[in-house]
Amino acid sequence: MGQPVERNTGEAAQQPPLPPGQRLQRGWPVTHYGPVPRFRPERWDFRVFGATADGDKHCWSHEEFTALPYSTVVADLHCVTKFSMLGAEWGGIPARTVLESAPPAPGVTHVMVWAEYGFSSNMRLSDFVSEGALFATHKDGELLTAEHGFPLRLIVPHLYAWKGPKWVRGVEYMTADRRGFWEERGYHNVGDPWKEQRYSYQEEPGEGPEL
Ligand SMILES: Nc1nc2c(c(=O)[nH]1)N[C@H]1C(S)=C(S)[C@@H](COP(=O)(O)O)O[C@H]1N2
Ligand SMILES: [Mo]
Repeated sequence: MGQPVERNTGEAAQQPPLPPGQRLQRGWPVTHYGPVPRFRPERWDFRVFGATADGDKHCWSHEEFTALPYSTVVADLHCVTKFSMLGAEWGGIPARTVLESAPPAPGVTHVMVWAEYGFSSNMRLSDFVSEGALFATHKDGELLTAEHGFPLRLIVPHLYAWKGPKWVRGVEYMTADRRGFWEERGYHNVGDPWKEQRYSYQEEPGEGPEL
């Protein structure tokens, strides 16, 4: 006779694991640099530019962009200041859809995601095309609020949250890497929370452009 199978009924066992150094946040704080932009639908557009396959800029109005096929992804949000919010259901337009609608030129290796007021974040093309990357309009079935990025924010579940601009307005295709807003200001160029890539001084050769 073997031992009875032990069941994991403890609360701790049911909680999904957090990346190293993170702690669980109850509620949803607001974290960003600068003011919250006002949404003006008639002035809003979403642009894909830089090294596109056809050499043209691609542009969507708010109506056009939000008419793209909608899907959802459940993802955690890990802020580099060490809080994590788990299990949100984000709804919106997959980054892959944007990529398919406006294909990059063959030499594209990285993207810069641009938001209001010149906020930007760079990532590898492979991060941008990853399964969970989504331009979110909704969280848990409700439209995003202004302070959380309405009308659109990027979610990249496997990277720190600063890699997901709120109030996003476009994507630049790049044939070489370049640092975005926080990546120029001391944060890690790649930003994988599971590897605890918080700061640029931790970068290994090849993980980012010269500082
Ligand atoms: N445009 C913009 N997007 C941003 C930021 C910012 O400063 N500007 N901060 C990022 C950081 S550091 C975090 S932790 C998340 C916070 O999202 P939340 O305020 O919805 O929790 O937004 C990210 N997106
Ligand atoms: Mo953050």
